[in-house]
Amino acid sequence: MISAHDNKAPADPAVIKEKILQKYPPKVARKRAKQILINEALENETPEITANVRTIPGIITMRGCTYAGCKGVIMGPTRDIVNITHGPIGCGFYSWLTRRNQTDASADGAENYMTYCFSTDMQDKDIIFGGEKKLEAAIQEAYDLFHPKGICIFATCPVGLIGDDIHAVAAKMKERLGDCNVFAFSCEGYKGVSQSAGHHIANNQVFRHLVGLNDEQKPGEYKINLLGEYNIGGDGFEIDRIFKKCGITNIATFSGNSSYDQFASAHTADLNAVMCHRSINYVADMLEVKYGVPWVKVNFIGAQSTAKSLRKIARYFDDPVLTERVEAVIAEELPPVMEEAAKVRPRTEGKTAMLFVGGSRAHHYQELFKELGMKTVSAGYEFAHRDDYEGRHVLPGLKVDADSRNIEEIEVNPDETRFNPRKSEEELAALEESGLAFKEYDGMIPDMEKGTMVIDDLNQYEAEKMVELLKPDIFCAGIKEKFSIQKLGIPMKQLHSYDSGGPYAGFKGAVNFYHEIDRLVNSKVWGYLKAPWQENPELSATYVWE
Ligand code: CFM
Repeated sequence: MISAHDNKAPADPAVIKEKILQKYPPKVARKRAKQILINEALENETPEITANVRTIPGIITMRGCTYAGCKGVIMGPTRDIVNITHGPIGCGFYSWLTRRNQTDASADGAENYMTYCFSTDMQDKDIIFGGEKKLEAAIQEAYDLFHPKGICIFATCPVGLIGDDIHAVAAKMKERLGDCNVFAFSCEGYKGVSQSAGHHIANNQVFRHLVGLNDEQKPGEYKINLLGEYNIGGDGFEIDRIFKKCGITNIATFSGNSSYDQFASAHTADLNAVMCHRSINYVADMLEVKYGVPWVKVNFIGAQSTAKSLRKIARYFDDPVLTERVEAVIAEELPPVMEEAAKVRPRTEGKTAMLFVGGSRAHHYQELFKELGMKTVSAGYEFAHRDDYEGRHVLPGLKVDADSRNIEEIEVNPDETRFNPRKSEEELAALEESGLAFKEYDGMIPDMEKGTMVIDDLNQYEAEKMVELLKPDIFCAGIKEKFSIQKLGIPMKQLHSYDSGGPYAGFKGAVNFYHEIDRLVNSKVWGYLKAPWQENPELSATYVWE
């Protein structure tokens, strides 16, 4: 029987690792061993982890599918594109706003289709006789009803299996409609090993069909794109509030609170600030190659990280006016947040957390826990790649396996008329020299303490075992883990949808998070929880028909 604080957790991570692997057949244990890493401070070197590989069949993974990464994650938060799922109704329904990505459609005439769930509702007969006609009719119907600027089509597993040519249908409808940009995504759920493949498929198509369509220069100074921020629980609103106060112009967020036109204008920005490296780093690379816009990594999770990221952006533009404004905003907003942290800290100091989230939050949120004096004893990504764990220096040596080869890499060249390097080679070198790293991300592992455990693609069994052995004060993951963890008597915070909370980004978000974690880790209720079979192991029942 497990309860939160009944005995001391075994401290030796090697013992814990062994205990977890014990239960597996030898072949499975050998595979999983490479994805469970004990963080050792190797000299000048980050230990290596296996990531972005197939989940072993039979294991209950925390991952989602490729369709989820494409339709739900990347395209889902864009309000004025009609997103049609070509498939059985369940895929459309379960990817419909469950991520709590918010949007602001308050402007006059702003279109918002996010409240609708569009699907071709495939039936048995469509699987047998083909679904292209039905898809064509769905596009026409959506167009007649809404006249949107764009319609996107998403393939689900059966579409790939029966071979519907969604791209041909999209091209035909684009031509027929004339004033509506219709394009499709071959993001069948099985296409990659996780939702990460879906991000890539989505971003490739957005880059190919949408980015660069609007050359008009938007008003404003210090123009950036915020890449890899999805406005979960209103995070993007808080970041935009801070940008506005600093005088930084956000041309496009990929893709929280975004609109069709933001994507179309993204090439007019002068800097790309990359928040979630996993889901979008290749867009940053493509924007640099095609249009000459450099990129830096930022993180607006954590008050100190927020200040640091603002300073990075100011350093890039290298203009005293901006630097002064950024410093003034930090001076005004950071101290009250730190005061709040100091108030909460006596109740959170020394407590432990485990974080298992998709591809960047397991790293970013460690900053907020640090501000509360809490230690992350174990963390991992569902689907991130080795560069997100170990840093981008591993990229040249990454082996491309059959699953990755399945995902298209689009070839990008400098745009003939619009390629315009925003900084000269010398300017970039001087900025690098002064400590501003371009195209750089060091990953999660170097930020974690020695002896902590980093686990890739954690599964249901391992999650429960880790909780049993390490007894953290809080466990952070998603809805699939929520109730099994709570039943073990441990407070559980969803870091995908934020349960019903948020924002947690920026300065105001940090304060929300401190209070939420304080409430969770200091609530006694979880320790009192006992499942009926724990209290009384014998359940009896009678048959109703007896
Ligand atoms: Fe990036 Fe995300 Fe994440 Fe992600 Fe996601 Fe998400 Fe996530 Mo859920 S884009 S990798 S595919 S930060 S939906 S907003 S919370 S798993 S850690």
